[in-house]
Amino acid sequence: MARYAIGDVQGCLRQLIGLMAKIQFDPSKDELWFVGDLVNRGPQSLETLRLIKSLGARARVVLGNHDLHLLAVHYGVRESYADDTISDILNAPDREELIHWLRQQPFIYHAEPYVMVHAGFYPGWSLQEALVLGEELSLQLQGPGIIDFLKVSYGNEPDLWSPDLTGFTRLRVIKNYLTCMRFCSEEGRLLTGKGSPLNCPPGYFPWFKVPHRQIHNPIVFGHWSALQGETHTPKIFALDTGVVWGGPLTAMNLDTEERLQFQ
Ligand SMILES: [Mn+2]
Repeated sequence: MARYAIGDVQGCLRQLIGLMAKIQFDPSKDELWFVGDLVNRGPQSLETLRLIKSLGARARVVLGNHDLHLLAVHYGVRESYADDTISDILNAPDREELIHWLRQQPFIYHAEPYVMVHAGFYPGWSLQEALVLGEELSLQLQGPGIIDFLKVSYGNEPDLWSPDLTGFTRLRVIKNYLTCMRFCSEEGRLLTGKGSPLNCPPGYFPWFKVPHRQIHNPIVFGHWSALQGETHTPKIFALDTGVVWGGPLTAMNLDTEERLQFQ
C-alpha cells in the first residue's frame, strides 16, 4: 500500500489523471490524500469532483476555501464570481449527491504521523484541540444550520482565536485558520492575504514558522501556491504548486517523502 498526498487540484482533471498514472495509483490498495480546493478556477470542476468521490475510502479529503465557496453558491448564500468554474457542478444531474458528499468531508485528517489541513493551524492548538474544533465546524456544515453558518462565514474579524468565542463568530474563526490563513503573528493573529513569504508583513510569520507551535506532527497542506512547494521547515509539506496557474500538480509519497509532478 502506498499513500500519496496531492496538492490543490482546482478542477484540473487532465493533470490529476496524468499524475495518478505517473504514481501508478492502484485503487485496490493505495490511498490518495487531497489537501482541499478540489474545484474552481480550473476547467473541469465537475469531472474532478466525480472522480475523487468515486474513489470512496481510497480518497482522504479535507475541505478548502473554494470547496466552501461552492457550498455557499449552491445554497444561494453567495453569487458566483466571474472567474468561477463551478457552473458545471451546479447544472449537473448529480449536483445534490456531490454537494452531500462534500459536506461530509472533514477539515482535518489525521493518520499517524501525519495531519492534513487546507491552510493551517492556530499556533496554540494541540492536535487534539484542533481535531475537536474541526469536528465542531464539520457538525455545523453537516446539519441543517449550514446555510445560517455560510451566510456569516466570510470576513476576517476577529483575527485571533480564543476559547471564549461562541456561536458563528467562533466557527468563522476556526474556519479562517483551517481554510484561509497564510500569515500569523506570534500571538496567533491570522492574515489571509496572498503573497510570497518574502513579503511577510512586519510582526507576522508564514503560519508554520510561528515559534512554539503546539502541533508537532508532520503537516501536509495546500492553499499557498506562492510557496512553490517549499516551506524550508522540517516536516511541513506545502503541496499547492499552482496547477491552476499553469504550474505542475504535485503528489508526495507519505512514506518516502518523494515528490512526483505532472504538468
Ligand atoms: Mn485555498
